Amino acid sequence: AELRVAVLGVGMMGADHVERITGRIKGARVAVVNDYLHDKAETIAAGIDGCRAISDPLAAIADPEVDAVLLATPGPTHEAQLIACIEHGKPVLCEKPLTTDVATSLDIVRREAQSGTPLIQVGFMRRFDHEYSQLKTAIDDGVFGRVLLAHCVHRNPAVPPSFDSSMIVKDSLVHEVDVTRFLFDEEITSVHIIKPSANPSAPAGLQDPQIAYFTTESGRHIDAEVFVTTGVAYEVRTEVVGEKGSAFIGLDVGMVRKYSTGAAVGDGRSRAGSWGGDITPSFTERFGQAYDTEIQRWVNAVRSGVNVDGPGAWDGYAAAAVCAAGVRSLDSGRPETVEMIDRADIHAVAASVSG
Ligand code: ISE
Repeated sequence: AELRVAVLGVGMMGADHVERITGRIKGARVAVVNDYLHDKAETIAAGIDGCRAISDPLAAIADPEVDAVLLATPGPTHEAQLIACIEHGKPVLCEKPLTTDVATSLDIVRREAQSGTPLIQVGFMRRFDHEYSQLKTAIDDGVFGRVLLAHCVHRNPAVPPSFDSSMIVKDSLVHEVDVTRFLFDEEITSVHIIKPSANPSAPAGLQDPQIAYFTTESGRHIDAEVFVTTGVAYEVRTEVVGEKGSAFIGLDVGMVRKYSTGAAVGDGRSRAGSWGGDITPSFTERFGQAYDTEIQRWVNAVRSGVNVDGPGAWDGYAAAAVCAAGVRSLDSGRPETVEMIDRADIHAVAASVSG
């Protein structure tokens, strides 16, 4: 039967998922929508056959006509909503972050382990992007020999006014954290954030850009520039460098145009011509294919009973632990050690807290 999905939170990301499930995803439909702006949810529900708006997110999760949940609500509400999903045994795709701090993320990992069934997938969509997938396959196939370094760039034209310096770590850099763990299959052990002089066009007090250095268990070095107020467009690039070669993704190389600029510039001389192309304006375009693949594979996984096909609660917890070290480094100006439990200890820990 068609999977009946409740989409919680219909802001930019949630509304995009509603459209995706309704228009492009096979085997699922949006049965319930919820938002703290109930009118907005009502309007969306009215446009979809058989869809209801439910104003209480926990009631939406518990609803007997909901098979699975897509959480696109603000991070601070995730904890209670994930606990409800576990209690009702409902598979859930949770947009990042899993929760907003390390302790509650670990608690979710434990509760899921105690429930005995994998239920939670975390929305680290870059793992489903064709270019990142290709890069991962090439690394695993040994094309570059041992990969030693990665250089990342993550630029946004703008961020919401609520963004502060720690959110650049927890909301934006978190993707490079997950990409690192995904590409290299190992944990990040330390984080150092460098603070270059801030963009004069950024809101006062916002430390933007930031440069992050990660060290991994095996000693790899990853650096990432995160710059979220460029005023330009959406740019996400990754280069890996190994003993036998390197690779680069994220150039946005669609059609390259050559064109005459006509108008006189600068010193009054007119330029003969220019070349260029378009850069994606935002993550919904840059990662549109990744989101489609992510949601289709999740729907297939839930329908077949495995529930998760991608990053899980553990990955959400690990990312939270790395970001916490990043936020500490933002304060201290020094490299900070990542503090996290050993993955093998989840079940021991789950057993010890049960009862
Ligand atoms: C946003 O929440 C995302 O997840 C985007 O991928 C990222 O580029 C942006 O910086 C975040 O605010």
